[in-house]
Amino acid sequence: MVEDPKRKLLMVLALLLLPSSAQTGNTDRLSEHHCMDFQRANFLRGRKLKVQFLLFTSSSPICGELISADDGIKNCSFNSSLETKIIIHGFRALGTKPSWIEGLVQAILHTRQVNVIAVDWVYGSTGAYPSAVENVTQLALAISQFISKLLALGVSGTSIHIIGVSLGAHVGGLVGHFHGGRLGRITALDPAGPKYTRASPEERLDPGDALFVEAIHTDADSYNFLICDHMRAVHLYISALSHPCPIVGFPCASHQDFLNGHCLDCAKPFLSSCPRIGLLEQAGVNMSRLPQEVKVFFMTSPSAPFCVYHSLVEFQLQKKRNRVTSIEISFSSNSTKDTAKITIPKDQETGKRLLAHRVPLCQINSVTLKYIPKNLFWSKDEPFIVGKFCVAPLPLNSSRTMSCLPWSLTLPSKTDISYELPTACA
Ligand SMILES: *[C@@H]1O[C@H](CO)[C@@H](O)[C@H](O)[C@H]1NC(C)=O
Ligand SMILES: *[C@@H]1O[C@H](CO)[C@@H](O)[C@H](O)[C@H]1NC(C)=O
Ligand SMILES: *[C@@H]1O[C@H](CO)[C@@H](O)[C@H](O)[C@H]1NC(C)=O
Ligand SMILES: *[C@@H]1O[C@H](CO)[C@@H](O)[C@H](O)[C@H]1NC(C)=O
Ligand SMILES: *[C@@H]1O[C@H](CO)[C@@H](O)[C@H](O)[C@H]1NC(C)=O
Ligand SMILES: CC(=O)N[C@H]1CO[C@H](CO)[C@@H](O)[C@@H]1O
Repeated sequence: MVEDPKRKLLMVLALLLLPSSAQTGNTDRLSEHHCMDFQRANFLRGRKLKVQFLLFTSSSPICGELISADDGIKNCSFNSSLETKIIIHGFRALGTKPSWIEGLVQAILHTRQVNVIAVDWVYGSTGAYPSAVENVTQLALAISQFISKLLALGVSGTSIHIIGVSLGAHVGGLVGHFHGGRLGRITALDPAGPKYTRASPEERLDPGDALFVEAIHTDADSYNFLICDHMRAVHLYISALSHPCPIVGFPCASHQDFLNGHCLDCAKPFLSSCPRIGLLEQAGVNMSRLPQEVKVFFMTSPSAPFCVYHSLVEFQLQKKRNRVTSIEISFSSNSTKDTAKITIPKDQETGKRLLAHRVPLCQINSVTLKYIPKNLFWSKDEPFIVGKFCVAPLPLNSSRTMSCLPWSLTLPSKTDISYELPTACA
């Protein structure tokens, strides 16, 4: 594989997902006859790889244009001076068109004028998962040949951006690999796990597959295809393209460290420019030479637009206790209430945690604290605790300080105590 060390990054994003109601599907259906839609396969007859390339443009955002041969590319509305986004879906158990395709195509076309090409491989992607995997190399070759035709028309490799979903993310990785890692960008939306967690870099998506590679994981723990957190990455991405509120990640070694407030800014390694989900160049990371691979984390809200504000909340006990202390913290605004739990370890003074809230900190009217005593079989916990509460919005670096409630708080056990939280909007 040709290595270009200059601009490479594999961003691995993980999310804390709160329980949510089911996703609503896309309702628009292609109805006009001259528009090409995805094929329909089912697992009894979908044993062939019939790849179709459907072009969508701002002048024709709903109606797909089938591009077949070389002449087809020249004689269609493909504009070679614009960027090209190539969308690759994954395993389709029932051989149906992915319900999110239209939403993703339209979200992209709303942000900018580009060529959007949806790769329809429902025939090869159906049936049993292992047989879909067997078709991946051939599919990647077909897409690579298609891209080579685009390059021959004068399209620049850096203007090509592959967006691969699940198994489609690894197809994107292979395509990028076939092009020597010189295509512009690959976005992997919850790259598939089965058969890939132990695959070699040549077989799966890796940081060398494009000049910029980003992966958004929403299902880091389990790879059951029938649960909603897997497809959440797609809905999150569509939402990030359609809503102005930023979904910003923070570099951190682990999800636990992130939740426990150990990673509060993007100074290292991103020179204080936090990466953001969406179409900004290099995910908005403002540095000339990106590190090879960085994991970043963020929290989400249970429903679209998913973006949250992160704040560090901290409670400092007046005196250490010989058992664990738990305090529930809630932020209330006119319309929201968001909660987190601070745990202060035994024999320590301070506990901290990240709290994800749906409105900016300056719109939070009050903070509610509730001390939850740990009553053990042989000894009752203290009836109240005394300490100090502080909060600061992320990113929080050494030059910013936390705001604290200006007195020692007495928290009786199992009782909600609310305080005004006076933080002005900038
Ligand atoms: C190009 O498109 C025009 C109009 O859609 C059509 O009449 C013509 O046959 C096409 N040419 C080729 C080579 O496909
Ligand atoms: C292609 O896109 C460029 C840049 O937006 C535009 O100036 C040009 O008119 C487009 N060409 C066609 C044939 O639409
Ligand atoms: C990126 O950083 C450079 C210097 O580090 C600065 O001059 C420039 O304004 C920044 N650009 C953005 C978009 O933040
Ligand atoms: C919250 O409600 C109060 C009282 O109705 C109102 O004055 C204030 O502007 C509201 N704040 C926000 C952020 O909507
Ligand atoms: C600290 O954070 C602020 C706001 O995010 C930023 O403007 C500033 O450059 C940061 N300072 C350092 C030393 O990183
Ligand atoms: C074109 C191609 O290789 N299609 C294969 C896709 O996978 C199924 C199941 O393994 C095969 O039957 C097809 O031949």
